[in-house]
Amino acid sequence: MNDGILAEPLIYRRQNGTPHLLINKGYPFPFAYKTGSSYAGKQVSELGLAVLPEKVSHLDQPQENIQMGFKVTDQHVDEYYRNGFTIFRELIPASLLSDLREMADQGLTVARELNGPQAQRLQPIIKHIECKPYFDLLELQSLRDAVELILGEGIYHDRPPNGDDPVAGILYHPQQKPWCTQWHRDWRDNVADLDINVWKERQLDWRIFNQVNCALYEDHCTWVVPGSHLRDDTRAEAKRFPDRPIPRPDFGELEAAEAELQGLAYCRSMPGAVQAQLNAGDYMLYRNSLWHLGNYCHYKKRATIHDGIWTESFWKWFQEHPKQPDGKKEMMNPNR
Ligand SMILES: O=C(O)CCC(=O)C(=O)O
Ligand SMILES: [Fe+2]
Repeated sequence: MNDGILAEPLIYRRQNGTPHLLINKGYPFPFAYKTGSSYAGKQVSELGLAVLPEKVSHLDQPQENIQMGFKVTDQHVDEYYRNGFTIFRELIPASLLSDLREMADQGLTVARELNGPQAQRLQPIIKHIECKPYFDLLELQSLRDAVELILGEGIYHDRPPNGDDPVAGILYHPQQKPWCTQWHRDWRDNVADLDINVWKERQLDWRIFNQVNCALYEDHCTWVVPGSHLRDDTRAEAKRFPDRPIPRPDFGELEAAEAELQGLAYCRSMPGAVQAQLNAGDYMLYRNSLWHLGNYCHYKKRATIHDGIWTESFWKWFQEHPKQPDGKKEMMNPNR
């Protein structure tokens, strides 16, 4: 635990196209490097550190020159490692977006048949609906380029090795009233028999814990604590959620508007929380080791593809995650 100041700030470089972490004790955080400054006797530019591109303003450009569509930049790489998430704006072209929405509508019918009107997801989709538009999404060259630039080679661009994806899903708006997940870091806070000490050792392993929310409609449901993927819980976070399992907001019999406001208050109660704002066609790549949650609103259509990025090591972890040595099934508490 620390006070929100990183004891061991991290910088990274790409080595043979693969992101590579340098544990850089005593380096000012966040990322106080500049081209031309030096680290370990070397010019920073020689280390290949991402340098933020000049900000591009559309304001002074004629309308016809505004670029549509997505292209990855070093800024996405930088954001991903620094904040734990980055958004590929306008990734999905219109015709594919229409096809994905149609697919998602079919999925919503199935989700509600299976789990009732409050269903918030269908997962895995390949088990329940025809998924060609989803596979077309995975084939987008701009997406493949982006994931490879950020995570390096060795990414399974489509499906895990057995070809049967247990994760790819769609997140939906519930039909009758709001619903909200608990604040959590995935695996650590929602897999009861996990050995969280091993999770902690792997927290900075960029080959695992990469997750996706790809919005088919505007989506403001996901909240995150930027930068938390790089560190333990701060004292304030541990104080906010001292116990395991972490409680969701308790809506009980609350009327919908009351529940909605209570859900928002719960989201904001986490120190440093920010709301991720996705628009139609935006693709958010994030570390699921980041503090995050989903706050679901019943009156606003949500259909967001929820997916993982498969690699050999993540497949291995997924098949058999590390169990508590004493075989305990009760969730371990990182604060004790
Ligand atoms: O609904 C969301 O955006 C987040 C969902 C989530 O965190 C999860 O399924 O673990
Ligand atoms: Fe999660």
